[in-house]
Amino acid sequence: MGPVGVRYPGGAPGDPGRSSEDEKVVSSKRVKEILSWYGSSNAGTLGNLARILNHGRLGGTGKLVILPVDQGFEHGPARSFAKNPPAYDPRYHFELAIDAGCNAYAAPLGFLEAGAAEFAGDIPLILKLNNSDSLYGGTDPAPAVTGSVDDALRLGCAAIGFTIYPASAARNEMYQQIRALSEEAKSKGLAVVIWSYPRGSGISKDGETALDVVAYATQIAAQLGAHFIKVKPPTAYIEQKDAKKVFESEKIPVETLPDRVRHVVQSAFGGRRIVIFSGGAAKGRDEVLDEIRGIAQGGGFGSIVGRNSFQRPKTQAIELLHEIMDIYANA
Ligand code: FBP
Repeated sequence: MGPVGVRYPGGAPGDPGRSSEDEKVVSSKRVKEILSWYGSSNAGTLGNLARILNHGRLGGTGKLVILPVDQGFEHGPARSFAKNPPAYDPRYHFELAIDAGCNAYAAPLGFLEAGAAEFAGDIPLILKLNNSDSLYGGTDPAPAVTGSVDDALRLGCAAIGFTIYPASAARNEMYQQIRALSEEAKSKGLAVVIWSYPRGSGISKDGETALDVVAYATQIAAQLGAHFIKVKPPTAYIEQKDAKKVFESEKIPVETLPDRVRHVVQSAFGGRRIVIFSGGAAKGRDEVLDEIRGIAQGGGFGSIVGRNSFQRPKTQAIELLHEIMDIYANA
């Protein structure tokens, strides 16, 4: 039974009053509209996009909450899992994503291989195909390709995931890698998710989340052919001089988070690509929910929430994820 006052198409998932007819008719309308934006995709890819969009507590709403757990690789095990030790076990994350009713679960090869058979068919999976660790340092990230499209198929995934770092000296290599992986994934009927995180010697630290830069990173991911684009919530700072002039002359609103999210979503082909926002480092419930409200008001399609979910004890994580989902369901 869904929480009181929360609007889901045809009733909340699990609600005895929600008929399969409700789910079929009401949910598919929005999902079909979204699928129509990806007209050049083959039936396999469209089916996998639909699998993600129709799964979980937000299934059919056109909104998404995804659990990403690549932080063990990106940040190291203690920084990622020591706060909540059951999270060292890869099976924990499958269960968390399933129990919370997420749309999908994304992870690198090792984590997915450790649970894909046990949880086969229980939740759409996204195989993260490149990763970088924090051991080498340096200002220009250059991730390694750590899995293949065939790995994704073997593990029953609905999509591949890939991070690009626009503003890194190595960005062109990443663009070329995802071009080839995306071509192969699409030809084999998978969807493509791009994490677009501006970072590197081309921009300042504040520039990583500057509105103009995040919007630009969103556009690059869309131009690279992503079905889902994942970016960080933007600040009001504008990094690039030439962009600043346009923001001022065209009076593009930057003041509030909803304004900024609106600009980012518009930068994804006028809102015809699915843009979701990352949760960031662990923070308090109110701060998380305030940010989600801003994203939802600005027309964001959802969130990908890693540390703010798996670093909390499981019941608290599920509670918070449900609160997040309720905000999106009512937006
Ligand atoms: P979080 O919700 O934990 O921020 O996860 C989202 C994510 O994109 C992860 O997939 C990735 O490991 C992490 O952010 C990268 O964080 P950072 O950019 O701070 O290294």
